[in-house]
Amino acid sequence: FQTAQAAEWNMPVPYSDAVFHTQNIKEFAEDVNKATNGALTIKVHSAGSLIKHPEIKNSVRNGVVPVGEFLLSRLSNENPVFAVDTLPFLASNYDAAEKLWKASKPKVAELLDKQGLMVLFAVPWPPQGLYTKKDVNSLDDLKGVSFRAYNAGTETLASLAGMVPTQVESPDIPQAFATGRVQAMITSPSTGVSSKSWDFLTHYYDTQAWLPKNITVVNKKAFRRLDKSVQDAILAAAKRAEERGWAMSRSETDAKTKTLADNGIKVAKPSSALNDGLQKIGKTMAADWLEKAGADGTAVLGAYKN
Ligand code: PCA
Repeated sequence: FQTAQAAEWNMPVPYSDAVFHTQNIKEFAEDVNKATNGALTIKVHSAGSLIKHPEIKNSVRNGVVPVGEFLLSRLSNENPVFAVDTLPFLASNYDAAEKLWKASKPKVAELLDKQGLMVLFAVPWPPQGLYTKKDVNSLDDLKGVSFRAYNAGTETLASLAGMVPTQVESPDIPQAFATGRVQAMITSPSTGVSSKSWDFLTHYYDTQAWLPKNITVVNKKAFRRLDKSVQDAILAAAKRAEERGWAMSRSETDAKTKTLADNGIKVAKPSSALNDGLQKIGKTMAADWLEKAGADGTAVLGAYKN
């Protein structure tokens, strides 16, 4: 490998061009390109067009691509610590989410390091709310509803609420609703807007349940092959991307909630009965998580609560 030659890196990401995460990553790529005077060009492939979401992490691990982004909690089958940011109501605003990321990052980075991966940055989605096609006053109204899940946590939550979960990648949401495969989902105002949810549903309950993060990782071997100056440029751009991404996410929350309402979706706070029901599910999931996550989980929660 000639590190002195201009290199091009392909970077798969799961979400579409309309999503702020993708826009942030395109700016990251642009920053690297500029800072290295074109010595490294990162080409972003959005919406799972190069590699499908479930394959992105292992593709970076195996060196099929040098860098990529994915939803961190998708790795919960490898270690529950990866999914601490999807426990309902553990950290449901930005300040708490930031604390939780600080508390969990060392363990997340260590686990990924063992797979030859280095964390570049992580950025949260806005707080997660419930989208439906009818009034929902309590969990009773959700019984038997088919539910779009995006990770194991949302699948568990749906089952505990008596719903019937199906995994659907976010670019496929409109199709899944249009064909009647699903009738409800929990996701951010951002995803509600990028999928034009007003075309196929009517209600948004602002439950502020958790802030799941996307993470961008690089293959360590590919990184080491770069000149030191290029490595430094990537790390500096990654630091900026993390700060910019969190700021974008914060300002998205209100703006995109308003867009939902402007397009005719009934935006409401959850009733106390609905909130109580979801809180109860959150407690069940947290207890189950702690049992599975063992000493690592206890350590992460301890660091978070301090
Ligand atoms: N959007 C992604 C994950 C969480 C979110 O807000 C999705 O719905 O797939």
